Formats: sequence, structure tokens, C-alpha cells
Amino acid sequence: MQNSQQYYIDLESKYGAHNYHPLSVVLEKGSGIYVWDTDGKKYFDFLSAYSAVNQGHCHPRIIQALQEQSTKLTLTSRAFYNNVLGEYEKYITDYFGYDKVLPMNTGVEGGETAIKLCRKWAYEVKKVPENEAKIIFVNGNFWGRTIAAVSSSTDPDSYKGFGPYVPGFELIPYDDLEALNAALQDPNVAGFMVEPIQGEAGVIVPQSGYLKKAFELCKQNNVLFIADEVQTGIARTGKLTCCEHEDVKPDILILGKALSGGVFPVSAVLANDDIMLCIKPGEHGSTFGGNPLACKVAMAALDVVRDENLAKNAEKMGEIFRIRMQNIKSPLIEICRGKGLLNAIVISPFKHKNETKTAMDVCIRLKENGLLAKPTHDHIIRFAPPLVINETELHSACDIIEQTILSFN
Ligand code: IF1
Repeated sequence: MQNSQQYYIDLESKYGAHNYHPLSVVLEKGSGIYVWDTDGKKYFDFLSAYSAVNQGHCHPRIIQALQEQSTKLTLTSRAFYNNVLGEYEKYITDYFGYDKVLPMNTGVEGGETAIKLCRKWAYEVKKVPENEAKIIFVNGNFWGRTIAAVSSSTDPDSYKGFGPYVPGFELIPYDDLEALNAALQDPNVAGFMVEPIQGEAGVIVPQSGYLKKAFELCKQNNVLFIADEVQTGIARTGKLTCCEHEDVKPDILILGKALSGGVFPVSAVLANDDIMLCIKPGEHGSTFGGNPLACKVAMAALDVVRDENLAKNAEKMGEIFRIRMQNIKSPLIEICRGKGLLNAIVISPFKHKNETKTAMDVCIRLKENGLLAKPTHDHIIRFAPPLVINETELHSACDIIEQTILSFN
């Protein structure tokens, strides 16, 4: 039937590539922390488009910036100057405390850019022999879907069947300083790229002090510390960047997702001059990177983060959330972990009415009860609401999660 949710689901199935397995809900409207399906049912959005809508859906200030700029000038390419890019570059470098920014679009392009920049720096500054530069990654990393990104992946779903792979990448265990120290002894190592909290791996928080020590080890060995804060950045974990929790200022900082408040893809790579100026005209770029529409949207999105104190709110709400989860008396929840409003619960496989159930079954029932969340790796549910959520709303959402979990007892 036209306009039923099944109608839209069938359309996607018939005409779209089958590269996703969404929860069966069709959304048509979003505002703040809520989304509505095509039947008018309202949900708490506890995924926030994988942390891209930290500022909440359709934030009026961001949408206003979009509307105003969209009638003036949207894209010039970088073949010409535009009157917004420079203003944005000043704004974002002040905001995060770096000399320079290189604007891109998606998160994975940010990662690609960081790796190119790091390799270039290795040859020009560190004097690594040509084509010998190595970048160290950690097991379980996720930074996107390009050939380079899957070449560094340890998840067969991501890499299997897509070879041959990009050379020059090395893998070590996450949260393992000894392994990092050993890997850094190779003089051809140029960079260490890491998520301060691993998102896709299941919200894996390293031991306290890991980032700080890893950064110091990189410094001792003249290796660039590259932070992939595409998911953890922009207030999600209770600070502007997750690295700030340990007073670490990465040599290269990658941002994406919430940089536009979820309006469209905007990413950025930040670094100081000694690194950023290694890339010369013609050596890197993108048609859409730094377009004036994106620049205005990103400035509005970052204004909102600052003016609405979203980092502080994420920190406070996150603490309440984890306490609420820890107080649920159910054998289903093995553990709740996270920082700020990037959290996950681990579900132990369980039987309900003689059927084996997984995190997906919990998410389906959460959806029926008015809260959207997505499982990762069968047994983990990530909870990441927009950072504009207030305490009353958070408690209502926690009530739904608690009642849903208890309904399986
Ligand atoms: C998908 C997860 C989130 C990222 C980090 C770079 C990128 C991502 C740390 C690339 C992207 C996504 C992409 C999305 C699923 C998703 C995800 F489930 F895989 F773990 F966010 F939680 N660095 N993360 O998390 O950014 O190019 O996509 O803009 O469907 O692939 P992108």
C-alpha cells in the first residue's frame, strides 16, 4: 500500500543496493532529540545518525544558516576563492586551536587526508625513504569504507572480498602501550592513527592514561599522533574532543559527522603549519570541500555546541545515564560503558520463551516502545542521543530502556 512503511521499505529493497540492514522503521521528520515515522509515531533518537546530529535534528540556527547561504552561493569549487571559506578557516582553527584546516566532506575522506598528510610529512620532514612510510592502526579500528580504510580493518565484513589492499599499514592491539612502543621502534613509522574511544568496535573505552602515554611515545619516536574524532569529537564524550580528557592535543585531528549537525557531509583535518604545509597546491583536494554552504553550516553547528554548552551537558547526562543502566536489575545487561553520551550496554545472549534472543531483539522491542537504537556486533547496543537532551527527557528514555529490558525477564 502506498505510503505505508512497508511501501518505502520495499522500494529501497527493490531499487537500492543491499548494503544495509536497517531496523524496520521509516522516518519522515526530526526535531531535537525526537524523530517521527510515516505513521506519526514519535521516538527518542538514541543513535543520532551515528553521532552526526549531536545538536539535535533540524536545529533552527543550523537550518537558518543553511537557508540563508543556500540562496546566495553554494559551490565555487576551489578553482576560485569564495568569501566564506577564509572566515570559516579562521573560525574553526581558533575553535580547536590549530594553525590550519583542510576541509573535506565525509569522515573517511578526513581519514584519507590525514594519512596522505602524514605520509607527505614523513618523506619531507622525517626523511623516511620514498614509499617506505608506515602508519600504525589498532585492531578493531573503523574509519570508513574506502579501499584504504578497509585495508587497515580487522573486521572481515569490512575488508573481505575487496582486496588487493593498500600496503604500509600495520596493526597492533588497542589499549596496549607495550605493543605501541615496540611498533614505534621502526624508523619508517610515520603515524599512529587511533579513535580515542572505539565506536564501531562497540564503544571500547581504553584504560585511563592510554591516550596520554601513547601520545608521549609517539613524540619520543618522532611519529605523528593522529586522532580520529569523527565520532567522539564535537562534545559527544563530554569534552569538545575526547583527547581533551587526557590533555592530549593530536598532531592531526580528524572531525566529521556533527561538524554539520547532520545537515550534510562536512569533515575537516586540523594540524599545525609544520605538518599541514607539507601538502602543496594540486596535491590534494575535493570538488565540494570548503564550499560556502558547508562553511556556514559548520560555523552554525559549532556555535550551537559552544552556546548551548553541549559538552558539559553530555558529561552530566552521561553520568546519569550510566547510573540508570547500572541500576537495572537484569541478567541481560553484562556491563554499561562509555563516556559522556557515547555509551553502550553489552547484552548476554539470553533465552526468552525458549528462543535465543540478541541485542537486535532488544532494539526491536525498544522501537515498539518508542526509542530507536542500533545493535553493533550482535550483543552490544549503542546509546548516543543528541546532546541537547535534558534530565527529564533522559529519565523518560531510561524508563523505556529499563522497562524493555525487564520485559524479557
Ligand atoms: C556506515 C559504525 C558509527 C567513524 C569513525 C570515520 C568514519 C566513521 C570513528 C567515517 C563512520 C560510521 C559510518 C556508518 C556506520 C558508522 C558507525 F557503526 F560503524 F560504528 F558511527 F558508529 N571515523 N562511522 O565512526 O565517516 O565516511 O561515514 O562520514 O554505515 O558505514 P563517514
